[in-house]
Amino acid sequence: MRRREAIKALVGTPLIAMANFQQAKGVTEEMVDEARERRIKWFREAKFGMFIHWGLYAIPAGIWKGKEIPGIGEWIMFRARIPVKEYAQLAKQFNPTKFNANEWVQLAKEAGQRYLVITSKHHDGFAMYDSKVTDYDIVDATPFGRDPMKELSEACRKHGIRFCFYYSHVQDWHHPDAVGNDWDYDPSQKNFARYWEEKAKPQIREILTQYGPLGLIWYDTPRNISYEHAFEAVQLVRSLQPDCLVNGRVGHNLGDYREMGDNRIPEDVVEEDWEVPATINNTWGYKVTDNDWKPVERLIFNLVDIVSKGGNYLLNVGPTAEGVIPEPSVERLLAMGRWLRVNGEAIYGADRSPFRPVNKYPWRCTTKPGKLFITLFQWIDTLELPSISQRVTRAYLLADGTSLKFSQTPEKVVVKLPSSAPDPIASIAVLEIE
Ligand code: FHN
Repeated sequence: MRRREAIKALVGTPLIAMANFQQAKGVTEEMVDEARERRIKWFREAKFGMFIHWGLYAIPAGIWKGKEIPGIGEWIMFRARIPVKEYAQLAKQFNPTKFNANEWVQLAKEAGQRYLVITSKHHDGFAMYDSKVTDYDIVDATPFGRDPMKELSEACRKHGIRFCFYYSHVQDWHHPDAVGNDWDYDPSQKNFARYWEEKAKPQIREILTQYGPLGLIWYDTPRNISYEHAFEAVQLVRSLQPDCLVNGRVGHNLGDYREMGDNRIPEDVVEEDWEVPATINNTWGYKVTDNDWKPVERLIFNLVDIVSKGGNYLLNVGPTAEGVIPEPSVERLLAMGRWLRVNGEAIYGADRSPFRPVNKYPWRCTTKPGKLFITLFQWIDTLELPSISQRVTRAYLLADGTSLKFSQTPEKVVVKLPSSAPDPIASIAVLEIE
């Protein structure tokens, strides 16, 4: 087995947990594929997740010493070059008394989201869970003194949502040896391996062992991580939770699926497993001045668009320092949930559009065996689809089952639609095919 195959085998299989490539001999491609297929099944079905960026940065919420700091809220420490000692003082004020794990998870549930990914530690280095590796964590350093991750993991279990952790494995602006902070620490004196051994690895171990089964670990900004470190980040997951996925930003293409750029939806179908992390406004962490909320029409379009291209939509909320998810986010998520309760069959577990390039058409198509779901964002009298090789046997509206007249020729399928749309935002015509 060549080195690359051996590595793929190691990374893909939950049957072994070894860091020595030599030992990977004897692990076949079939074993790798089988293990990965098993692991990724829920993710392919889920399609829609809730991302939560929550940390000390929610206190300044984009304002430092009376001045608005440009950029995304969770980057305030970096953008304002706030010294570690000063930033760490924020912990003493962090007391999110309105935090209620059940309410957050209930919201995700009502929104139709099937997994929840939350920042266990973002680039600022502050652990939002009870870490024994450092006192720089929510239980030891804040008046709040509770572990919200424990509460969220339990609420997720109760409501049937997959609980997942974000962990910033490379950037840590608090640690002298990690990547990112060049205002407190001299980059030429940094020893990344020391940070890796004394903070990153033990913390990754903690999040994998203290909160029950996780759906996935979401690593971020791999920067120039070495192959060996990225490999170890995967192996830790494999050895402690073999069924847990690893996202693409672990580095060196070692993840289980591809992570697109922030808010970057590809132009056409992508044949791999993939996800788009996305914001409802522009920031991830709460920022009081960011009121640029995307309309719900856009969010529903994005969801259908992404699913028609084969991906998952991981949509972010940035709760306040009090522990409240901003109302504009709540309203939009609830509206998406109402839409999904009627139209979810076209989303969950649905596959890619056969009509390509996808962006050529004003509508979007998602598929299931024997069915094509055509989502229309603008209502029209007659829907014309390009040639379909299978015979169409029936057409109807997903919302209420109304039958639709249609005709099929080798060149096209024409479907007659009723005079008014069942949904003001997006309505779905279903075509059954042989
Ligand atoms: O730098 C982070 C950013 O703060 C945020 O966490 C996003 C989410 O995808 N990831 C990084 C930038 O891509």
